[in-house]
Amino acid sequence: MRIGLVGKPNVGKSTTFSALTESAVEIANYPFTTIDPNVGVTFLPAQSDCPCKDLRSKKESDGRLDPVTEDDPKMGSLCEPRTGACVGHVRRVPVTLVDVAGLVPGAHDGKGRGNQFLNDLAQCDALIQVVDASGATDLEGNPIGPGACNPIEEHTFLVEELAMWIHGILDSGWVRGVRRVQAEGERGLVTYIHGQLSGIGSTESKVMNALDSFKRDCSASESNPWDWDTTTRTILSHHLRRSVFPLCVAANKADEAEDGAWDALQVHVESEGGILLPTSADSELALRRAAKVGLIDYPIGSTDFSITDTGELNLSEPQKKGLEAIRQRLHRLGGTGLVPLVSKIVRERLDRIVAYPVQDETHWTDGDGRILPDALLVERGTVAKGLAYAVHSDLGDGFIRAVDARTGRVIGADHELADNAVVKIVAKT
Ligand SMILES: Nc1nc2c(ncn2[C@@H]2O[C@H](COP(=O)(O)OP(=O)(O)OP(=O)(O)O)[C@@H](O)[C@H]2O)c(=O)[nH]1
Ligand SMILES: [Mg+2]
Repeated sequence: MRIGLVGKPNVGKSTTFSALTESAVEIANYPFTTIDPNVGVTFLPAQSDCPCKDLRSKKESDGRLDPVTEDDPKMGSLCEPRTGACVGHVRRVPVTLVDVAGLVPGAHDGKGRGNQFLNDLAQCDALIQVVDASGATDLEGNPIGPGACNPIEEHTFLVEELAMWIHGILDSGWVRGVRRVQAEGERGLVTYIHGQLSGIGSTESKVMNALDSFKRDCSASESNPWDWDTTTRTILSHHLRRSVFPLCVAANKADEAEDGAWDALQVHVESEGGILLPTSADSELALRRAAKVGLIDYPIGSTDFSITDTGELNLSEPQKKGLEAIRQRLHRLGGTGLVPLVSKIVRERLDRIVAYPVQDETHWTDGDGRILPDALLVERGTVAKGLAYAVHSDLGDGFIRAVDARTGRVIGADHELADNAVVKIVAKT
């Protein structure tokens, strides 16, 4: 699971990245602070309780485990995640984030940093466009004060640049390429386009979806593909962009934006099936940093925080005032918006569920006795064999059968997994 952060320069992409991955990267109030991409992992709270909750109640009712005590730092969680954590049965599942350089109008013609760096976004399942909802930076990211730009303008040009990027990839050798596959008709066209775009993460089904909507939208699509002119191919590129890179929006710097600044963009984004939430990345960053050193208690994704005893002792008055100002922002905006946005994208836009592969179906452990070591985000509709491939291609290739560890029943390769499934895979080695 991989999500890319895109947008014009100086909007808060790296701040968003740094807050969510809790890693230090360069952040500054001028354009093109980021040049090389930053790649890191964020951990999202899973929607359903971790299966370790069921394991605990089973063990407790069998008399094999004492009830949880008040001072348990894991608040009852029994699992031992290889990555992430689980406290109070709230399991945190990993999502990779990619933060790239800013994109400016004309990037496909080489303006700014150009658009070659977009290749760093290849294989992303979705993109988040970070926009400056406060409107105080122009399209090149120069801070020139309120009214410099509006979020709709910022969104429209970015969508255009992404489509032009795809257009650029498709364009080389188009006529020769589509003529070569003409005997195979529609099927050949899908295979050809997928072949061109597989490097940036297309799949045949995504290409087919894009071609379907393109045909409904564009009458020129009825002519032979080698006769499609640049305008027609640009329209096709827009449909491919929508299908390969669904776009959602973080209306960032919402703390400095006027009420309603993102309303029109929200209507537009939602009409395209996307999600927009107002965010305040620098508030999230400040809170995560304070939480990391124990000054505040700020559970991931929550809409408020409290100052700890350490914080009461160590924070200066100005620092406390600063935190109070952030609290007011949180109340006004309903939180910083970052974790809810990524969670919503993963759950609603990408329709992912969480599956827990184990080696021992009785104890729900791996070979080393580690309880529920992995939590994988997989597409709803994933079958047992698909999960095997998600763990490792060898496990998929050698798949024999699986066991639903919750019921102990054997399940076949085509058995569709439910959210929160605990599954043992049996494979030839
Ligand atoms: N008020 C406010 N400022 C923010 C917010 N998020 C980021 N900033 C500020 O915006 C400026 C740019 O932040 P970056 O994270 O470097 O932006 P970027 O989009 O990565 O910029 P480039 O790498 O240059 O494309 C910095 O001064 C941040 O402190 C926010 O939510 N609110
Ligand atoms: Mg940056």
